[in-house]
Amino acid sequence: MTISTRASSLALLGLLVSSAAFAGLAGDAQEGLPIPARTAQVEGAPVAQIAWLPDIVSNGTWWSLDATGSYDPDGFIVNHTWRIVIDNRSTYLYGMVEQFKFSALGLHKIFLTVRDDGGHVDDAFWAVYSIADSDGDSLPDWWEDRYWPTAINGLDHQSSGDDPDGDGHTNLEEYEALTDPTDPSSHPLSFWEEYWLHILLLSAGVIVVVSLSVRFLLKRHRELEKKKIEYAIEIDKELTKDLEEEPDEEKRSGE
Ligand SMILES: [Ca+2]
Ligand SMILES: [Ca+2]
Ligand SMILES: [Ca+2]
Repeated sequence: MTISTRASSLALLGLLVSSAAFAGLAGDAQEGLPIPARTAQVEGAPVAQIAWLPDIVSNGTWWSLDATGSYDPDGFIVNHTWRIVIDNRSTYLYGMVEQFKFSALGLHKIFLTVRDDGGHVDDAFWAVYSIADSDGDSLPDWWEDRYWPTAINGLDHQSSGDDPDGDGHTNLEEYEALTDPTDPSSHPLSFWEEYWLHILLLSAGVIVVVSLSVRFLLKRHRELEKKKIEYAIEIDKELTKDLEEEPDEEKRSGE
């Protein structure tokens, strides 16, 4: 499978996660669970914000549930309540930042409610999809099983920091770039490797534009110089003509 095909697959999975989150929310609404609704902001109300989390996480990895971006415009936040829902089971946490492992597989819906010193509340929502990572090394089982088929559910003695193909990139880097960790010719690309053609074309474009601009300016300069010389010749002719006519006038004035 090519990198672009794999990237497309991941994008599709991300889309499925988003769709599943939406479907899940619709389901909750039907079941009468409280859904944080984004209503018009009440004056003086706080704003709840959840820091970015990936769409897809490994179930063996700890993640930060981070509400430090939340704020209250006219006071301060006195309470953070996290509710993480999977399969209608809820887990509650109360810190501004909480470490959480999405151990259960599947779609996790994350609700954050913040309350300010005036009693106003606001809610934020996020969703992540947890996939199996039996040995908790941030490399999901499907990925480890794919490249080391002798592994059983990802328990293959490979860790995220290993580099079994010796291409200078760890397994975690290869997983994140969706390259082959057993093939040294397949590895994450550096910025130059990835964009050399774009940089080359851009540079060529800049050179062409600068070259055309210089040629235009030089041509314009030459035209101006030519006009100056033509004016000078015309003025010189006029002066010569005037000087040739002056003696006759003097002669007539003498008579
Ligand atoms: Ca693993
Ligand atoms: Ca490697
Ligand atoms: Ca590789």
